[in-house]
Amino acid sequence: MILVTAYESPDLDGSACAYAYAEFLNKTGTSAVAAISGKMHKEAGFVFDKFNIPKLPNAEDFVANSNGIVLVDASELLAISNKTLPEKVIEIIDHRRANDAAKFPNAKIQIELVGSAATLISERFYAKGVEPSKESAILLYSAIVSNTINFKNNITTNRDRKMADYLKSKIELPKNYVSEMFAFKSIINEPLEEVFDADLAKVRINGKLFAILQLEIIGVEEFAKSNMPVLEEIFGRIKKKESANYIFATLIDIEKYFNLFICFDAETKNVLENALKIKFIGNLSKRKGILMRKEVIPKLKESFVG
Ligand SMILES: [Mn+2]
Repeated sequence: MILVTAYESPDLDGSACAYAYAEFLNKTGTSAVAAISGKMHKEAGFVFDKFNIPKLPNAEDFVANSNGIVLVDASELLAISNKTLPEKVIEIIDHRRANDAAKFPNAKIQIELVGSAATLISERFYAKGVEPSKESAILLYSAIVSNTINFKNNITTNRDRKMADYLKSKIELPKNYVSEMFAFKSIINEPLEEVFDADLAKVRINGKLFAILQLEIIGVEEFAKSNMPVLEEIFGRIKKKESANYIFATLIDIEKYFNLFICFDAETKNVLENALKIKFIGNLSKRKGILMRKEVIPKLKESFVG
């Protein structure tokens, strides 16, 4: 039995890829199970719930008995569960430029810089003429839309558009489905620290640990305006807990297409201003157009000398 899993506490892309790739393997003669570590992101939960798709079980229940692990939408050591031993990973399908592919000695690796890992999984079905279930088609389609911010960000490619069209032809979605999905993930009822904790990216560059928080929501400026004091406290706590050297948040407005970077210390601001060619005014820096976190990280790696 092969375990297909994503990074810890996966987003919609990771969850969709795990679900659909396990299905692809089963349909092509390899026994596989999809499971996740941590808690699925809110947006993923929305899609699973809306279409009554059974939730993915806990990966830890399968790690010991699996004959191999496939990582989808994941290729960074710091992002995967510590139960996922790199030697056990037999395949990686991912789409991030900054990755640890070299640290998985037994893995067959496909890393291609498309907008969504779901595109790479969809292409497997498409190329082999394997019919995805309705559930897989919905999940993969939704993941492509989400990861590309409805085809508006710079990481979107024609391959993403082509696979989205292929999947869309197989399913019927409610009217305004995408707006509903984006609106749902923009309503934050949970304590903010939990939200950021669940989607924290940790990256080590020249020996220094960066903690990068991210939100993709409608109404970023309103959010920032009403939460700055709380955010400063949360940043302090997360920085301490993770022993991070640098911490900042990148907030993407998925309706107005800009980033708002939030940062409270002069050192991190300085690093960001150099790496991203931005300017902070107080603790905020607004940048037109969308810069995804997976685009920010390589820019930091290029410019940060420690
Ligand atoms: Mn992804």
